[in-house]
Order: sequence, then C-alpha cells, then structure tokens
Amino acid sequence: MTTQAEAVCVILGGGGHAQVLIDSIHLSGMRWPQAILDADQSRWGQMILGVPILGGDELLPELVRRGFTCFAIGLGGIGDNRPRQRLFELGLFYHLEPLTIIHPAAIRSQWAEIGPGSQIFPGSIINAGARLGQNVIINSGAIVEHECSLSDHVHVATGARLASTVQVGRGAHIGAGATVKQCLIIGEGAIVGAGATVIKNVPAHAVVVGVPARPLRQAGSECEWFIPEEEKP
Ligand code: JB3
Repeated sequence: MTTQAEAVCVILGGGGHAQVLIDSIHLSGMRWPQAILDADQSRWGQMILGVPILGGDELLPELVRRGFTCFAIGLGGIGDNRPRQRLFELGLFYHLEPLTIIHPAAIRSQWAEIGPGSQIFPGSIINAGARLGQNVIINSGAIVEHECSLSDHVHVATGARLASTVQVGRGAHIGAGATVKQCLIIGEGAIVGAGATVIKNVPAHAVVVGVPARPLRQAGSECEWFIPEEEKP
C-alpha cells in the first residue's frame, strides 16, 4: 500500500470534474497529482490547476514504467457511468492503486464504509452505516443518509439527497438535486433525472424524471449505455 507521501498519481480525464478532484486532493493533504491523461488530443500539453495533460490513455503503461503508483478518475458524467467504470478498470489493469478522496469539508461518519477510488466532495454528508462501493462519486453538497448502500461506479450528483436505507445499484446515476425517499431501491444502471423526487422503486436501466418521478424510458428498453459488454449481442 503506497503511503500518501509516496503516491505518484495520474488523473484520467481532465475537465471540470478533474478540477474539483485536484482541489480535493490538495486540500486533503495528499501529494499533488503529477499528470493528467485526456482523450481529447487538442488538450495535450495544457495544464489543469498546474497539472500537465501529457497525452491519452495509451500513455498509461509508460507512466507505470516511470514509477506512477496510483490513479484517480477525473471523468465525471451526468448519467452514463460506464466510461468511468472502464477507466477505473483500466487503472486496475495496470496495477495502479485507486486514490480514495474525501474532501476535508465533507462530513463522513466514522461508521460509514467508503470503497477504493471513491470521491467524496465538499459539503457532502455520508452518515453512519452507509456503505459505498468502489469508484463512487458523492458530489458537492450531496447527502447519503444512514444505512444507504451504494454499489460500484454510482454517482450521486451535486445536491442530491438519499434518505435512509436507500439501495443504489451498480453504475446508477442520481441526478443533481434529486431526492430519493427512505428504503427505496434504485436499480443497476438506472438514471434519476435532475430535481426528481423518487417515491417508488426504480427498475434497473430505467430513466425516471419529475416530481413525483415517472419513467421516461421503461426498464428493459436499455440504451447502449448500460448493456454490459458481455451481454451485447
Ligand atoms: O455537475 C457537476 C458538479 N459536475 C459535472 C461532472 C460530474 O461531470 C460537470 O459539470 C460535467 O458535466 C462533467 O464533468 P467532466 O466529466 O469533467 O466533463 P468535461 O468537462 O466534459 O471533461 C471530461 C474530460 O474527460 C474531457 O476533457 C474529455 O476529453 C475527457 N475524457 C472523456 N473520455 C477522457 C475519456 N479522458 C480520458 N483519459 N479517457 C477517456 O476515456
């Protein structure tokens, strides 16, 4: 396990989310990230908050050879969490350690479990008994109440609120400012639209919007976003 002082970190994705990530890393007292990789070639050579964008993901094995030890996902997203999942699996493939980041202005119960590579941003609250998987984003000002259970690659967007004992399936997205009532289940790959108020369970891969939230796309009519590679025809 790399100590924070030894960690030489690369950030995958260099946009707006990466800025909040770098800020959180800095304020958490962790070592400043040494590089960003970004898919947009026009951004190579630029700096994000003083961190250089060196190239695309194909550079990752070279960075490992140069002694990089950990990674963080700089890609955010507002619905489709599969690109983040893919990047997370890429970092693990190269035996890099996922950096878990908890902003000092986040309120995290000591009885909350937070999985590797998860990112807890300023003003968020993670209450006692909450369990988060790996590569989860709890964005700025979001609330995860006691005994919620969030699977890998979930994103709870800025200002969203999960009341107690909510279960959120793998890769699901809870939109900005949305509210989910107590004890509900949000299925794998589901999307809760920004500002929605959810008062019933949401099936896997469904998209719900509005107050109260209603299906925008029925479960089962999966868009390509959420059909796992191994299940694609
Ligand atoms: O809502 C809030 C508070 N934040 C949003 C966040 C959660 O998601 C934010 O407003 C945006 O909607 C979004 O932030 P993000 O992901 O930083 O978006 P953007 O500014 O477009 O930056 C994404 C960067 O990732 C771009 O520079 C892309 O070129 C890059 N990118 C996309 N796919 C990738 C890949 N970079 C790498 N290394 N690999 C990829 O596969």
